[in-house]
Amino acid sequence: MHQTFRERFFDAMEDGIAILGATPELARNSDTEYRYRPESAFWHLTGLDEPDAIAVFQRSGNTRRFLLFVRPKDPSMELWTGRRLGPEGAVKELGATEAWALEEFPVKLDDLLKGHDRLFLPLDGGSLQSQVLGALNRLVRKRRQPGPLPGEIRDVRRVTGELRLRKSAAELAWMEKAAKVTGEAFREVYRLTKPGLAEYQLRAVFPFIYGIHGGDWAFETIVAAGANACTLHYVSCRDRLKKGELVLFDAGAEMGFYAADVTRTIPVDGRFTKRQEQVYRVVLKAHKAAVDTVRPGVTIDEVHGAATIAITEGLLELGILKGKLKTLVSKGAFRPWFPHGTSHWLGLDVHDTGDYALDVEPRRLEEGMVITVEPGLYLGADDKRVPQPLRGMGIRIEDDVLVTATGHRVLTDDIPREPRDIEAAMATKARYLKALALPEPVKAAKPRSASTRTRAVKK
Ligand SMILES: [Mn+2]
Repeated sequence: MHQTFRERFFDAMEDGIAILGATPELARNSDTEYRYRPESAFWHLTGLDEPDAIAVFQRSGNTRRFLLFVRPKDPSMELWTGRRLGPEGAVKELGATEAWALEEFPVKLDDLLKGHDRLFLPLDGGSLQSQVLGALNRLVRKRRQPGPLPGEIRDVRRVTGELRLRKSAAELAWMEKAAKVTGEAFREVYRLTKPGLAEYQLRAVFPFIYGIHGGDWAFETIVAAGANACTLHYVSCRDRLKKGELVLFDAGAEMGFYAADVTRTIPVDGRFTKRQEQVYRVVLKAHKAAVDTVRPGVTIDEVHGAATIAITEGLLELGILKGKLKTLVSKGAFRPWFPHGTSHWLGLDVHDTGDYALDVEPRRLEEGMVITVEPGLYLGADDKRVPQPLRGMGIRIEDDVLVTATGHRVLTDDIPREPRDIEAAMATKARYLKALALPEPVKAAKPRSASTRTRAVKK
């Protein structure tokens, strides 16, 4: 898979040198690190998931060289932190033309840069950028003999982003796995949701289900009960779920580093009230209208356009907006209640790379691209423009949609979305956590006093 991506990358970069770095390990505190996850473009091109490594791609005419600088073999370190591929392994297992220990990179950098007109770098202000540009500056200043040095610097992410937009069959297989595992988690959460639970308890279910299927989370799960759903990226998740409220889940698994990204909004006690269903159906209609437009040749703006028309129609029906549909849509009158876009690219990153416009023209969808479709309606608890009984509802419905040759396929279609299907799914017995009946939520954790501890020991 990575070999193919490299060939496509070499094709796209034409002559030049490209330098990419893996993410460094990040300290969480003292000697504890955050779990390592390779930078997406680096992973895509190398298939290496060790921290700190550097990849160099050189192309002159038909010569293509893929070089790696990796952590050296070190039995005493490997005893603590696990196996390292080492330079030899990088050649054997990843197909590098040549590979060296990381400390060789500053030594070899000058020679690597010489002879190339164009340099591709991640222009992200990071340490690799300053290291390489520093070396280039020194070379330019002390240049005596002729011979090309890079005079043109480009952001390598423009190239990798473009390649990552159209998914190969192997990538789609991972994305389908991520979608499937995300569905397992959502359906289990449907079955477990009930009044009285804390948001963080349901949040804990998502990574648990991903984990037992060999996955991880693609982003921090959002569980937002009641009016909390009106905060778009609500993360604290400390409130309780109350009877009569809706609860919004925005979550996605990562499988083989490929992401799913799904949102569902369901009634806490298993049944939509009439009012909730009325508002919910506005978003559902917008979701359907937007999904239906997805096919090759359509722009993301057009997908969003379909959603905004349906949302505006709904706002008129609900008595929140008054006036003519066409004028309201063109004025963007829906924005206070639907303030975000409808779609983003999805892939190795949840908000995947790739330009949304080519020059000034919006990009047209092509077979193999994956986007989210996620209209929402957020009626704030204190929003005086909204009829009182509808306030405090935040609803979003989000699915992952693959553009096919003739239209689209919803990768996350098996996660109930219709009101009756949601209610039916909520009424079924938990599958994974039935032996683990959810505990009553604990009050905010307070350190136990010494006397309580002593009593506990005496018993
Ligand atoms: Mn999303």
